[in-house]
Amino acid sequence: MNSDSDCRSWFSAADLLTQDGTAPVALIGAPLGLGSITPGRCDLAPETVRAAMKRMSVYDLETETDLSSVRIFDAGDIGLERTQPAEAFAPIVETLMPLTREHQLTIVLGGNNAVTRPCVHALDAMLQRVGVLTLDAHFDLRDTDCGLTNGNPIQALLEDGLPGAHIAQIGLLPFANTRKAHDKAKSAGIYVATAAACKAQGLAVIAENALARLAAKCDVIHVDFDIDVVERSAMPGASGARPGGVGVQDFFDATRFICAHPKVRSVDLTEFDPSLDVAAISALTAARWVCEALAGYQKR
Ligand SMILES: [Mn+2]
Repeated sequence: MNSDSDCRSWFSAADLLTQDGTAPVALIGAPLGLGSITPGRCDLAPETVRAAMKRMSVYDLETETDLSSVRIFDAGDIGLERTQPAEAFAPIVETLMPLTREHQLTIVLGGNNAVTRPCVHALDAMLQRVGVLTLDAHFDLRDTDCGLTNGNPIQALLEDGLPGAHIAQIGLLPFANTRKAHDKAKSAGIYVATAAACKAQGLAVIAENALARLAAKCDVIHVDFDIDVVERSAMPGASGARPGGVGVQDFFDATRFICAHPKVRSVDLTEFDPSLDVAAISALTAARWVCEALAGYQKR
């Protein structure tokens, strides 16, 4: 067999991972499983995504994009076993803060959506320079009086002092949110775009509007990709995904567009629960999401 033969295997997205800390992109697992309103196994997502990356080629023939020269520092997983969201806050912030300073893009593999709050704090401890974009079927504005969960990271960030004008939320679904949450978003001045608006205008176009608004006010931006924003028939591995969500191709296109923005310094993929997956649909979607993030980064 020739040394460059691809008869048995190919250079995969997993082969981009390196222990070289000078790589421009970092990837880290934040396997937070506890604290979900619907109990599940989001803690299994980082290892599942890394395994699925072996099934991804580094070449996109549609745009002739070649990721083979991208290098990703694999920072491993943060130890979050038996950790509730409140206790996970400090270790996630402390681990991410140096990564986001030393790398142009840090990819965080959740974990449930409760990892988003510490991701934002890691970018700016004072919260005044940072913007947050969420692609999510839900506002995540539930009250915090029963403790931190995957249902209230945005509410917690507002209570932490993040201005509502620094938040944009796109992909929200009917009958998956309360009037109370919608009223909170309106009164806080959060930019809101429903799944229907995203489908009518294009998720990437809506994301462009949202990023332009955030970039005018903020120096750095964190983007939360809650994978339950995707239409449930294409996303069995997320308990919150519902019929009527955004299409998976729109999700990929928006991911590439967003990750090309120079102010986007960190992104998270949350709510992927491998124990619910069917035929690796969600795992392969998550692995493609990593590839799209890298393809976007490479366009900078
Ligand atoms: Mn969410």
